[in-house]
Amino acid sequence: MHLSDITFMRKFLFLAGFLTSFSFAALGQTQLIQDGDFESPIFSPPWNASPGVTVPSDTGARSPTHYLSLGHTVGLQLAYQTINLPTNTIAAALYYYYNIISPGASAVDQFHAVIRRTDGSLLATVDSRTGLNFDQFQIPPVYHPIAFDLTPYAGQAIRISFEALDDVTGSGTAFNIDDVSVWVETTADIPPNDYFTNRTVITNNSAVKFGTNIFATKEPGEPNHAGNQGGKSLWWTWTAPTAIEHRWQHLHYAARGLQWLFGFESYEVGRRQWQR
Ligand SMILES: [Ca+2]
Ligand SMILES: [Ca+2]
Repeated sequence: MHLSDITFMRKFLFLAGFLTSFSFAALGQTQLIQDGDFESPIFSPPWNASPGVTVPSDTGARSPTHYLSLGHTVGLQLAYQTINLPTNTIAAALYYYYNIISPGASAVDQFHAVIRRTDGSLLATVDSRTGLNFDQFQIPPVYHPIAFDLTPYAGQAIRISFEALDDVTGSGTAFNIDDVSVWVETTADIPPNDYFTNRTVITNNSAVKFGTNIFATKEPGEPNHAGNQGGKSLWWTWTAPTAIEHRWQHLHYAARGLQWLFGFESYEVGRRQWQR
């Protein structure tokens, strides 16, 4: 962008932000689950499993070759991993994929993904299925994604537990799980230039700056930008050292469905001016 048409403004504030609300799909700083793809090692720790739980290596995996398989035989089978969510957690989310093979489409064969305290008591049910929710057998198998908000459990040690209960009258339903992950963001991940008063200073004629605004905020009293509400602004400030033409380029990576808003605002001329 040419700035020659606004060279009367010596000082600029740079602002960039996503326009839409936060998406968990964009979440990602710290991974808390170990061996979430069940490739190796498998049990005790990080996973704790009851007898009969298997980790096959065949075409039933989502990726790359192994997966967790519950059910098959009559009785309760479970596998869980204990994680500690930091006290300064801003947001945390559980993700996993499931696939169900039920020869008899048995409604009596049950599966639950649950969150438990370390003493085994129930905190929340993430998802419940039966053999009626079976998938057609095919290669590669059909896996379904599940996402669950773990933010309310900040500061706690919790179990991520997958539990199957195949009934004696069922048909040996297999509940398969793969690619389990827990992503957490903490206060340490908040961009330092989230607030206007903490904007990052850019010096000289040339500079390259990087930043992520996944957990940036719109601060109290922050106006709309170019008529748009915005929501996740970051701030830089730069004073043109010379009265020559300057150029600004920006690259961004955004999750699908998000819009990007970028522009300049001058505060030296006593009024806001916006360009996209
Ligand atoms: Ca796997
Ligand atoms: Ca902000």
